[in-house]
Amino acid sequence: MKALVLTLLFLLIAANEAKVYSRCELASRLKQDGMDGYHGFSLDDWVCMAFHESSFDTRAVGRPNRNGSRDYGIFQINSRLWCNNNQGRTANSCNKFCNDFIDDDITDDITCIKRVVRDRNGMNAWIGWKNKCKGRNLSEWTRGCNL
Ligand SMILES: [Ca+2]
Repeated sequence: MKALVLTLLFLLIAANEAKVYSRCELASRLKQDGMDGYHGFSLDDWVCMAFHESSFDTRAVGRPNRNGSRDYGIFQINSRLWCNNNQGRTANSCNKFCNDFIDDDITDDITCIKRVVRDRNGMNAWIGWKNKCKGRNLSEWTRGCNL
């Protein structure tokens, strides 16, 4: 009985533990979900963006932006435009709760960033990408990955 309780406790903790991706693991996952070349952006762009936005941490929540919104998860998806965090107005264009973007399943996060990048700003929506990735040689981001 004690072992069972401990096992259940462990599973509960494990289930709540968010995931930090490695560079190649994320590249592989993004490729699997069709992000290589999506809307004209390479896997390197996406991996570079995620690194500078969240350090690949699926549970990252940014500090409040100037307008009071926050950014959620590995791709730092914004609560004013794309998801609902029950704090103020949101366009909620991805039709999700922001908390859905800080769990360890990034399937819905990827679906949402496909919507984000189709918007008129493209990847400029991500300041981390704009400042640290845009226009640079990014080949190091998938170098050595088995893709
Ligand atoms: Ca998710």
